[in-house]
Amino acid sequence: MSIAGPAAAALEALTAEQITFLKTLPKAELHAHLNGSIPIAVLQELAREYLASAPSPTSSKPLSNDAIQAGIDKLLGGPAIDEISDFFTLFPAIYAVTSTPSALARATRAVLSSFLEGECPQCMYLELRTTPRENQEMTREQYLRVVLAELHRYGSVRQAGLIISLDRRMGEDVLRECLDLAKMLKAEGEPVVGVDLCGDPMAGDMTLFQKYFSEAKGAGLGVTLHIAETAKNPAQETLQLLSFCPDRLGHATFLDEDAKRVVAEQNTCIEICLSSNLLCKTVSTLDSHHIRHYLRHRHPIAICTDDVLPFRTSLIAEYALLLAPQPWGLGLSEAESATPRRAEHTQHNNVAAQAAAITPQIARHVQELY
Ligand code: 6MZ
Repeated sequence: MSIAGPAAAALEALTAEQITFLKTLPKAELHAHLNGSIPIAVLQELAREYLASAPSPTSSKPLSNDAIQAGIDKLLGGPAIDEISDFFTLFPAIYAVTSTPSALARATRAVLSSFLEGECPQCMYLELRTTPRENQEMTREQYLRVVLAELHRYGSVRQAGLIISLDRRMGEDVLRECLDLAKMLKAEGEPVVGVDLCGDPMAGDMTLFQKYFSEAKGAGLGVTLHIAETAKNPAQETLQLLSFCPDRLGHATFLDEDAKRVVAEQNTCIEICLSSNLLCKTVSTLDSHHIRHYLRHRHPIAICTDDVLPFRTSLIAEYALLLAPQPWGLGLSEAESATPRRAEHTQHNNVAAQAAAITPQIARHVQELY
């Protein structure tokens, strides 16, 4: 996809040697939302077909053609997000054009291909996450089976797993259904590696979610939680989410000292999404990004894209934000990029292990480059 955003500037600021290094570095993508990662050309194609199609006798179109056109135009216009709540308004148009099994399959195939295929794949290991949706065309189970069928096409060549996202706006009946599906599909041997908490960071009562995440852990599923993504998330809620003993955390931007202590003690891997945080304006500059804290403390991190579509990025471009000199990137110094502690791991789907396996390599190469 075309890149235009902070990541694009960082890529441009790299030397040819650094770009070669990043291309050949084995990378894992651990935090990518399916519907936020559709290549723009594929989304446009799906939108054109949606606009040209007539409503079927059994189902009406989820959004009017005008609303779709406006939504796609907004996405094409590039990242113009005033605050994080704006970001979530981008999804109704995307959801409408991926609302049939065939459109969802095409979108999934394109996302997997953009991460895993080609001469220079973005990553060697991908955990794609998605929120099961139900509509007139498919049940949540069918939704997940469509996505998994596409994952199977890649399973033997490269590793790809699925994380089932639980949206903060879900009620208990939907949470129950999603969790039962996650457990059932895992028991069937499907590559369902975990469950996630996502969605508008200000929505929902996290007390409701506790039992579902604890049940997920009991069933051997990994748990990753979007946490403290905005300054408005109460400290109490953050501690409550940490009490779920997550394996990984998404963003973890606004942790207070108590929360930082718990995260350090539990050695929980942090999924870092630099462009996402800059463009959603939860972090004002790269220099003030919390990645600095984790690098300083040699804490396990994973560099991730979040949503390449609205954030105009790629996995390589997110790594470029680490290596590029300031002000385009973090311009990591040797001290800051010193080898982090390796997280102990036994399973391939232990996320911290994936992250920790990668960061030392960056550190070594950064030392060679500077
Ligand atoms: C919280 C996010 C997110 O699940 O339909 N999502 N939730 N914070 C973020 N960072 C800015 N980025 C994406 O993918 C889209 C859904 O992922 C969640 C939102 O709930 C969004 O609707 P799926 O494949």
